[in-house]
Amino acid sequence: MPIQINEEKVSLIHSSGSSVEVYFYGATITSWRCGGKERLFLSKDSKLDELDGIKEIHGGIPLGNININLLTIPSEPSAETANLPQHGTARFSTWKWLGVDVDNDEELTARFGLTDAQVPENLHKEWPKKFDLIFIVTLTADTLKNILEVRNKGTEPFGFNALFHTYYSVPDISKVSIKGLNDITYSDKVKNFARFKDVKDSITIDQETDRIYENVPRDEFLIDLGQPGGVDNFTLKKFNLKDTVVWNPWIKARSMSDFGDEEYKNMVCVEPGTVTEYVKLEADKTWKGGQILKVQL
Ligand code: TA6
Repeated sequence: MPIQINEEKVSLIHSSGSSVEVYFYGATITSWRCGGKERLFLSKDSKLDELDGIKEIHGGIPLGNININLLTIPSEPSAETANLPQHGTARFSTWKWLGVDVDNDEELTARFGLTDAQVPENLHKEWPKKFDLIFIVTLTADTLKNILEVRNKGTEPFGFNALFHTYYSVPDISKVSIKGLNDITYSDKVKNFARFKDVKDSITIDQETDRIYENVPRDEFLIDLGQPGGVDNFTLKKFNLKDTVVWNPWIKARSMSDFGDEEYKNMVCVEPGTVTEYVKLEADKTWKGGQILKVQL
């Protein structure tokens, strides 16, 4: 049975055995299994049974999008989004199942939809724009593709951010390196948004890390897990997303109620998005962006 649906979520199961699980709440991907292993991090303390329009799911691939008040550089505050949650409204909204598009030996593709009318009232009134979002999830034996389409259904242009806040599961953060972000300027949220550039060809993580790499011209990265033979490494491709966020809370995780004290050792977020400036979308136009994650099996 390639598709299992209940009130909370959809599970898609590809003929190779790979699978993905998507909660309607936030269209959050909470699991992606391939090659017999879970590839995304979801805290064991996640409160998936307490989703209520106030809390978000921490882990998996939450979508930070549509008017997120996210990571706005202090010099460019946005009054329009000041009262919105950091990662926007779509993450707190219950999306609709739009069905399966493709189901063959190669791929399984399904769609989820959100219109402004589905956004919780308290959030909608803070940002009362008219929009349609489509989230497209494609699963193959070794890849997971996510595409977000944003359509402006109003009569005026609006601005938004989009972010694929992907939490990768890693066996040991001390062995992880991320390749493809060298020579790119980043603002460091841990250092009050001071700006730096790394010349090293890979980033390693040994402390709290929260960086916004700006205008990243390369569209492909390697998340090297430091395993013998490069097995289980991830390649990440992004499209139409100019920035990339790298985050690990390190021991700050100990003060987060839905994050295990030591779990920061087993996760890293590498998040393609457009967050340093708003995408301006004209009335009646559609924007598309996405990512493809691939595992070296
Ligand atoms: O995307 C990076 C970031 O905004 C960090 O600054 C940190 O606040 C984190 O995300 C929070 O993620 P969460 O999944 O807990 O909302």
